[in-house]
Amino acid sequence: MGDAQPADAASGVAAPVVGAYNADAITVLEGLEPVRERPGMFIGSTGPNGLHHLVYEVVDNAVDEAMAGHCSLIEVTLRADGSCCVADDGRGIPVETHSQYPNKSAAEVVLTVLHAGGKFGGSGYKVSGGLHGVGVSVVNALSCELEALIDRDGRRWRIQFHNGGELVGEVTDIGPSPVGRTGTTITFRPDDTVFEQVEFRAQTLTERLQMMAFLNAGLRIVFTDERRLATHHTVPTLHEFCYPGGIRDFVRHLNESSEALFDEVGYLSAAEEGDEVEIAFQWNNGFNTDGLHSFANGINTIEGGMHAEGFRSALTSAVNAYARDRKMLRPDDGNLQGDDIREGLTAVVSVRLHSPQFEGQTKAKLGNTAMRSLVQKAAYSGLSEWLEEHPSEAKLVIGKAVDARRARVAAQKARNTVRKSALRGAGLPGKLTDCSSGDPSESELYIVEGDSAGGSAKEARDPATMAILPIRGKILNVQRCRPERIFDNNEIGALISAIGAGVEGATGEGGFDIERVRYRKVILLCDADVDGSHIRTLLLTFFFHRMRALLGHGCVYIAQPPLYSTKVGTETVYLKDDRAKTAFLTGRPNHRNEFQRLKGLGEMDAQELWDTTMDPQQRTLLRVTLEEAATADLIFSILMGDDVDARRGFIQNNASDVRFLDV
Ligand code: 0RA
Repeated sequence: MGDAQPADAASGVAAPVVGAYNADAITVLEGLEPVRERPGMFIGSTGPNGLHHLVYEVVDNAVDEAMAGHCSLIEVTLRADGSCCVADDGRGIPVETHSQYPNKSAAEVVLTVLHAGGKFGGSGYKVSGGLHGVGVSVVNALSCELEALIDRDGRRWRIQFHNGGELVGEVTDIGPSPVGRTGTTITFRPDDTVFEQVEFRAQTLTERLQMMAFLNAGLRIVFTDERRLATHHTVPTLHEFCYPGGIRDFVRHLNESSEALFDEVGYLSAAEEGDEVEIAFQWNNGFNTDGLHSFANGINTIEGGMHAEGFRSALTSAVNAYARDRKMLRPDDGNLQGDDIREGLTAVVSVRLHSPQFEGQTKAKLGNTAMRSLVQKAAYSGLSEWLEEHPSEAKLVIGKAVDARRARVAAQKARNTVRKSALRGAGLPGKLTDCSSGDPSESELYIVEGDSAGGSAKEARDPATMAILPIRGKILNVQRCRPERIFDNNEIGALISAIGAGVEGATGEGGFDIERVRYRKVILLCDADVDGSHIRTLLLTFFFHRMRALLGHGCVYIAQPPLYSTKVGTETVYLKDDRAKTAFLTGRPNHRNEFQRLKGLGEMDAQELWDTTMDPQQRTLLRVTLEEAATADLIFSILMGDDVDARRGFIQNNASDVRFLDV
């Protein structure tokens, strides 16, 4: 929560610190002061996203070494003391005196001067702009302790900092390196006076590191979580990622739980004036039209951008040209549309360029126009060649696109006559219990899982400001069906008309208009169990695809019904989760009463539901960020696909670990 993004610029000038520090410390603090003053400017936020950016920043530096051909192994370890250690086998940060700073070692400069990393004339594609590539000095500035061990030319060097970049020990030769070893090992502990919480989430890091391994073919990334070692006496969890096939393996992985239309993953690559593009693709028999994942310098551009545009336009023209040429379309047929062709497509487009421009709401959209033509050209010739050389695959792809078009045209006709009035909000859905206020800014829509919980919520609510929409059973999985089916689904239809602002992707509609929403808070109230988390994820996936601006404006929240209750005397105490339970038991050695694990919202009466979950004075709401919804969606598509068993397995394995993303 509170992942606010400061919008204004850092002053860049820090007040001099006098008194307690020596001259060196003063310069250092002046250099990093802007980071401590406005962490959000450098890492996006001081919430969980910002915290994890610290790890990404150090790993990005190691990946830069890998891309320059000097590093093949990166080890990331979460230690029991709360620190994170990132070790690489690159060249090691230089330790000699820096030419522009005669009194400082290069290592000290890299770790204390903003953006110093790039000043070494280092090669390759440094990630800049966006939230990454700010430099390891930013990590130093936001850590209460940081140590770098550097193996270079047979010697091991150490440099240490504390209190956000204050030098503790200048770079020192501490003895010989292990034979043949070069590299950098950075261990840092995030500053708990900066971050709202300093606990890393293993799942978040695992996904991210796996993605980086996919995007850097052959790079080995090992992730170890030692944190439970001390308390639980368990073996540390360890993940190792290494993909010789790079993004080809990525696509195969994305399609793992679906049925692929053909075995081989298509691949093409091109380079021009130092800019590079790589594309891997494969169709599955699903109906998803947004299986295109784009990356720029290893950053997931979830909002797409020029590279994605270039690919989409090339795909549409290459497939149409091929289909016409082979008489697979009738002369009087119109062209296949992009959406028809992309149905069931899983593709990864990865570009590397020198000065990426990141734009858009979450700085996750590539703005460099040169990328559109580079990708367009490369993809058009690469795809045309692939089609020529794979006639049987081409036939399957075009057959599927023709089917998709037929379905689209039929659905359009039906929808134009039947659904239009419903979608335009001709009436509110019968299931909705609306609030009396007509002012969206004070109105809240509770989407409640199940009719019985819906009944309690209806009774409990503040009728002036709280509307209740019960959702029954599993709502449709919007990624797994044709778009037109989404709008035929009752639950989804009710949701769309209750919110009242339209929806993206419905023909004859003007799209989703945030100005028309009837509630500024849309609150998901689901059980704390596997089914509840599934429904929540499906809803988030729906919002991500069809009402993205609702997430972008921070209008989507997750209510937190308690997981446990216990008696203290005659009073019932509700506890949100295991952490709250542990906190409750601390200092209560003689609490003998049992803990009830609450199974469902339905088990609470209206008063209990109000007290624990709905009362604005007492409730905790988690606001869902666009990034989180995108991640939910990505994980969803990656790990779920069409395979019901895989889905179930994943839900069960992860249900305890996760909050929003616990698909
Ligand atoms: C500056 C210059 C060079 C490498 C690095 C920094 C470097 C930074 C980090 C951070 C984590 N791992 C790292 N590895 C390297 C170039 C070194 C050279 O030219 O020898």
